[in-house]
Amino acid sequence: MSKNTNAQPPNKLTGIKLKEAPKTSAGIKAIRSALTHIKDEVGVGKGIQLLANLNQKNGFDCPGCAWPDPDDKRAFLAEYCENGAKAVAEEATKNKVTPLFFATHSVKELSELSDYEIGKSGRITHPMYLAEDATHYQEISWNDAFQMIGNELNGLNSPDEAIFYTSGRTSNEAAFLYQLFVRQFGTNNLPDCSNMCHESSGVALSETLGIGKGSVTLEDFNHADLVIVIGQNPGTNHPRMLSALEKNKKKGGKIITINPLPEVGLMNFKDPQNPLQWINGEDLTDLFLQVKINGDVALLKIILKLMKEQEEASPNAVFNHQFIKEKTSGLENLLKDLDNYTIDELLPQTGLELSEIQKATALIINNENIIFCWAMGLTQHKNAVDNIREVVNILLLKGSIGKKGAGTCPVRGHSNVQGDRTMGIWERPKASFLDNLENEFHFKAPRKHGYDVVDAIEAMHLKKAKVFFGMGGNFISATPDTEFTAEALRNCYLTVQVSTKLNRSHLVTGKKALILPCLGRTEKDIQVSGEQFVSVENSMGVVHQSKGTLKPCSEHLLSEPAIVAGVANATMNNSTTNWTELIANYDLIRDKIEATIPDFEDYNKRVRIKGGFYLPNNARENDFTPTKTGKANFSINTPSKIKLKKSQFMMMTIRTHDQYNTTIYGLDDRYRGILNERRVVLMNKEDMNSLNLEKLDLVDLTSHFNNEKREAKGFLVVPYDIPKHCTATYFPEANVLVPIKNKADISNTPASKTVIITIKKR
Ligand SMILES: Nc1nc2c(c(=O)[nH]1)N[C@H]1C(S)=C(S)[C@@H](COP(=O)(O)OP(=O)(O)OC[C@H]3O[C@@H](n4cnc5c(=O)[nH]c(N)nc54)[C@H](O)[C@@H]3O)O[C@H]1N2
Ligand SMILES: Nc1nc2c(c(=O)[nH]1)N[C@H]1C(S)=C(S)[C@@H](COP(=O)(O)OP(=O)(O)OC[C@H]3O[C@@H](n4cnc5c(=O)[nH]c(N)nc54)[C@H](O)[C@@H]3O)O[C@H]1N2
Ligand SMILES: [Mo]
Repeated sequence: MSKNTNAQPPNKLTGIKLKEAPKTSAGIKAIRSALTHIKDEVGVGKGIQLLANLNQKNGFDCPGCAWPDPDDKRAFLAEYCENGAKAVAEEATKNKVTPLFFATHSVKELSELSDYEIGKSGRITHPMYLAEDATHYQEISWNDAFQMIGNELNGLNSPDEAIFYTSGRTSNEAAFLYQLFVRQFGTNNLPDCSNMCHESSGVALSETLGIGKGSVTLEDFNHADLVIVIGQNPGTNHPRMLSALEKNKKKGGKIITINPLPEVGLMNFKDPQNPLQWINGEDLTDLFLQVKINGDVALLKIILKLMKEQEEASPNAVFNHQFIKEKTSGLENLLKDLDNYTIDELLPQTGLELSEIQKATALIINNENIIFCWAMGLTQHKNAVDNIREVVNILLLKGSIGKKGAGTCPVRGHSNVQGDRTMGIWERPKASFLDNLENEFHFKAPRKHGYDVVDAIEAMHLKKAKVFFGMGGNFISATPDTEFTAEALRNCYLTVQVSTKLNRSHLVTGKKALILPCLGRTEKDIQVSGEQFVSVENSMGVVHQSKGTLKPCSEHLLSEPAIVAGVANATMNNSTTNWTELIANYDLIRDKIEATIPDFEDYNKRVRIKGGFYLPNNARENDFTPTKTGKANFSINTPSKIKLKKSQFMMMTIRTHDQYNTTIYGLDDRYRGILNERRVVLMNKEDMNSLNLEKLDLVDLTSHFNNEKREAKGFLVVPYDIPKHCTATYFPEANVLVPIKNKADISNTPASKTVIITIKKR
């Protein structure tokens, strides 16, 4: 009976402590923090074993992020970062959520806990079932669970009434089987976390460069003259990227950071793996542009205008005409469109001095090999696709792509989110991909495009979709508009979560609910033919193997591929695929991947090469023929049209240093000096004065969209170095304020970094 459970974490305060934000990131404190988490969650002996295998060529892939591993030698015990160590500690925890745990705690009671407390309950050990009107989950056999899913799916009026979500940790093998099952069942309703993440990058890059992925490799960072990090906080979210930036700097490269916040990791960094080389006092960032939230198109447009001016003043000094002529299309239109804007009208949107932008432009003009790195600061806005296309415009003018030390680097989040897409987890599959599936598996694949995340929520809300199946992730806490999404999920007949750890999506459910506990990355996967490994693709298109080494936390777990096979067998009795045979030996799944997905020739052989293999990448090869024009496309983009009313503020929802998306490791945001509290709103001091607010005043936040209002109560005001009229809160606490219809054009990504709010003192 999840009707009256809490979809949001409680608004209780936990006892804030503020500290001066540290001057450097990583260093000895990061090592201490990582080891404390490992010791508390896992124990010392098992902890050392874990770290020794993390990101080694014969170990398991870090579930933390998708940053690549070095191609050459990897130091023993060294290819991890503080937050990677926390991610594995979280999975390998000693704490267990057993049937007894569920018998003693009702669903309602669990939903009243904070997300931190829910997560700390531990790993789920048995399949569990929440019956209609029941207050507690009870144990269920795997077989009965599969039958129940099969019955519900077969009882639907149409396969399109079911939704199959994927988070980004799922291996290539599991993802491939999952999408195959879903398409044989008859729908393309395969929304995934990408829809909320780098979808805007995929859309913008496919259109302009003919590939939805980034073009650079890790090695390119050793050859770049200039790296621009825009809308990304690598110190927390991709800490190993800082080592690449540091190396680049040592070789004479320059770094520009564009961010509303002076994020500590980027400003200065001490590589925890190289304590002897800590350089005191040297900043990573050479030029910091503290842009206003969503001021990026305006900023990049000013840079483009300044480049154009300079090119006109001294022809051939700025543009790479040979590249432009041979490889691109649309320059004329771009140059013409730039005349529609004046620097004076664009500048206020950026919040910057023109002289700072001129310095950045000079660095761009005077350097040949440029890499742009970005993440959610660009992708989660209404004009997110414009943001990324504008980045591409700059690279194309310089011819800074498709060569050593230059190109695009959208830094992916989840460790296999890129691989999942390659395997066909997509609501809008290409016809050629479906043709291949049909030929290999002899069935008629559905051609109608399916729901993405936002469409899926709306369909459930309208009762057009009635079964929700989540392959990993935490849908209720990751999605926008928490209360709306909760109503949507509660409308379902059945919600199913394949999970490692307890989370809020187990507590906000359809009429009936199932939890199917699966093996994690760190654990041994033994099938009929013996021990298996899986494969994943990192942010730079390297496909490599990952093999767990720990004993599974419970003997009742199944692997994700085995769960898909179980559901498929229970749902389809005339399937042309032998699911049981495929999961007996994952080599057979990889053979099927090879048979249907381009560029996986000799998959089983090549995936066994230590370090894996690179997938081809046309943009990397300086080939843009896959675009509609057959060339790399310049594009026309528009700055933000949002006009804040007096008393309104722009709010971005960001991650703390102590969380992995909706998994809360701890309550500190150490690099921002905010300790033991997550319900905070970061504000500029002048804005606080204008509202008569003092440090740590308690406020309520209201978001405003199309005359709709949404409220989140009880946040503490923290004065912070953030541009005027900009504020920041943490996700998922603030998701309730993100309207479901507030989303990016074309990519449909929730605009969770442009939320318009007002702030009221209690
Ligand atoms: N430890 C840890 N690692 C993670 C994750 C995690 O939660 N914890 N999550 C993983 C996932 S799925 C992802 S997608 C990535 C996320 O990695 P990030 O994108 O780095 O994560 P966010 O916290 O969303 O940070 C967004 C950054 O963009 C800035 N920003 C916000 N709005 C704007 C804007 O309008 N313009 C500019 N220029 N900057 C802006 C913010 O100040 C912040 O520094 O990390 C992955 N790795
Ligand atoms: N407001 C706001 N909302 C956001 C964002 C934001 O910046 N602001 N960021 C968005 C982004 S970038 C993303 S990627 C999404 C993330 O959305 P999700 O991917 O849905 O969320 P996670 O918190 O990563 O999922 C955590 C859960 O995954 C399960 N899990 C962990 N490992 C495994 C595994 O190996 N297998 C299986 N089956 N389950 C596992 C655990 O049960 C855990 O509780 O959130 C988005 N939501
Ligand atoms: Mo993400």
